Amino acid sequence: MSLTNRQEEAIFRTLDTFQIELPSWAFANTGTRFGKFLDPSAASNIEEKLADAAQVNRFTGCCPSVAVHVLWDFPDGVASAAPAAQKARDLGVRIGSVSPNVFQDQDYKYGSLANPQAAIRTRSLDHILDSIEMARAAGSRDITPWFTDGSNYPGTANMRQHKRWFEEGLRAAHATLAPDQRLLIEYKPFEPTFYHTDIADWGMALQLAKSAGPQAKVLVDTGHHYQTQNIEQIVAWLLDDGMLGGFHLNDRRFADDDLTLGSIDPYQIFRIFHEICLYQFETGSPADIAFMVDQSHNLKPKAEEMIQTVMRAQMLFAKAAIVDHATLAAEQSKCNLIDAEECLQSAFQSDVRPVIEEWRRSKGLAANPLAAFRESGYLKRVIEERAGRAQAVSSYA
Ligand code: PSV
Ligand code: MN
Repeated sequence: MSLTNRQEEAIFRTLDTFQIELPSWAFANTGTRFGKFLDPSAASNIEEKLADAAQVNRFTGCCPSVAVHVLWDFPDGVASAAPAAQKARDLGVRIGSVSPNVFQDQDYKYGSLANPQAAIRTRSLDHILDSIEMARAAGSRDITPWFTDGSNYPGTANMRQHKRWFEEGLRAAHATLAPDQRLLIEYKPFEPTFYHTDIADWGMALQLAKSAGPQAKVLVDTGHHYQTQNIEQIVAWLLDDGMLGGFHLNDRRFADDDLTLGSIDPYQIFRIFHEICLYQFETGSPADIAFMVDQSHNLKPKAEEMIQTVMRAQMLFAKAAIVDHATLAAEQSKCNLIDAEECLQSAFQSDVRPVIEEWRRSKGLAANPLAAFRESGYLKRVIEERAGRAQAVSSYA
């Protein structure tokens, strides 16, 4: 069944404002704990990552910002931020969210903000404060810390004490935010800790965000939930409380698998997007949410994968945008369960791709960004440029 004019207009309006942030780390070589397969096109520094991200933006037209990880992308700390921001601007993109890294250094073996040693708690806080300054220097709004603190064995940590240390640390970080900056608190149930994780779920993240201050919100990484968890309900609750700061989008099958968005359960992502579109319909105002991708692929070609992800995100968001909210509400109020469900399903099952292609053409973009990217020859060029370096790396890896 073809779409109505109203649905087509809804898709155009939605795509005009739907922007997706790309993670710098998606363009670098990555792997599993069992090893790393090198990709000859992989970026090895922030300049190359920005250049690759700029290509994704060039062909999709909806990825104007790039999330960075301080340790991996700003090796000289605060001094790295302004030059990276300039480089991004030169390429037609900008630096997006800034992720502190308080989990990789040996000092963090027993935690960061909740480390039993006061000196390491201070070091972690200092790093987060530096990250806030880097974000300011790079002109970016969101600071997105993710913490690995927790414990592997019962009896080895005082969970209440850890909670209080987190409250203290996040309050101190919040106190240094500029008025337009936000602190987005991410949660994850396990890994790398396997008995208890300090910020294990959305309830803990929400409580910590509320105690930190008004510019702290919750970050929902779609891969950071137990199997079968109803993520859209979490999203609905956070939206209703004005506490949803953003997403790290990806898909998962077993745990935090970092799989391509919608590759395993596209209906789940659609249902999440539906909650956002419904909220916007009911409140009449756009939700201030950062849509960030958090995926890194060790097998797929990186830039192509990001284009695939972005196209998938647009498709699922467009489907959510054409749900007939008035009919849905009417069927729900009459307890017409079958008709209410069919109303949602019919949007999910609609083929929105021709309208998205039309939208792309109207913006001067290629109807198929993946095909256009492939035809551009960019990949071949960077493979040649980066080939020598990849071989050098593999010879000692
Ligand atoms: C951790 O699994 C995570 O989701 C955090 O957001 C990190 O910043 C990101 O992945 C990259 O390791
Ligand atoms: Mn994440």
